Amino acid sequence: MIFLSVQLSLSLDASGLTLSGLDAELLLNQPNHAFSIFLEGSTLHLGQCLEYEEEENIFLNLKEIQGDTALEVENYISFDGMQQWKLVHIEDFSQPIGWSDNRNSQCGDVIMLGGYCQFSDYEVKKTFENLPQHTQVKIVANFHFIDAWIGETGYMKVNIDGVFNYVWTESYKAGQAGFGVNVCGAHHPEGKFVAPIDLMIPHSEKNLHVAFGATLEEDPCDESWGVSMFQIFVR
Ligand SMILES: [Ca+2]
Ligand SMILES: [Ca+2]
Repeated sequence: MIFLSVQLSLSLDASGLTLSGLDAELLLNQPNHAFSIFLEGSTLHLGQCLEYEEEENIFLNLKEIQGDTALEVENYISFDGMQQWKLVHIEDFSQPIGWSDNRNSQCGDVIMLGGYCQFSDYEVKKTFENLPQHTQVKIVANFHFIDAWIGETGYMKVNIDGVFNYVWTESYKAGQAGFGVNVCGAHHPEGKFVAPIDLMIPHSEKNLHVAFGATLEEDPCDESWGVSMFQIFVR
């Protein structure tokens, strides 16, 4: 194992971006290791030219980064040996694309795929291709129950080993709401306007197939659902 501790700071002023505190000699004198730290525009690149054996690790101690910069990491970040989640996809559904039905709607400030008068007895799917190499997937999203649900179930399915499996379900009865708040759609109150999905699954395939649906059976202007802020993490 090679241990490199590099302390550097990046500052932005009238003369441009400057790096300081960088022990360049230590870095450049490592034989067979073309280690680089360089600036491109306002982006700081670290270890762009690394050619290390797999079992070797590099530890970078970034003391300070200032200015309008982004730290780009091509692979994963680990803290104390724990590989961290990497956000690889996020959708706010302001302009849905690639779903089997790309209709969207808005309730208050929430923009969602589907929603009032749109999704009822229905399933929408999308395939996310070429995910980075991984062994686990985390899906984070909001599922919205709108109007006159009477105990039906909303669900999410993921394709694992070629088969769509239910990985998340939740049911809702509008009667539970009592003195409810009408947030969205028709006059029925939304007792569970947002059901958060935060789900981890073992998964290593390159492509991820996701489906959302519900066991509703009536008019989407009477009972409906939507999904907002969809995110995929891998590690
Ligand atoms: Ca309503
Ligand atoms: Ca129904």
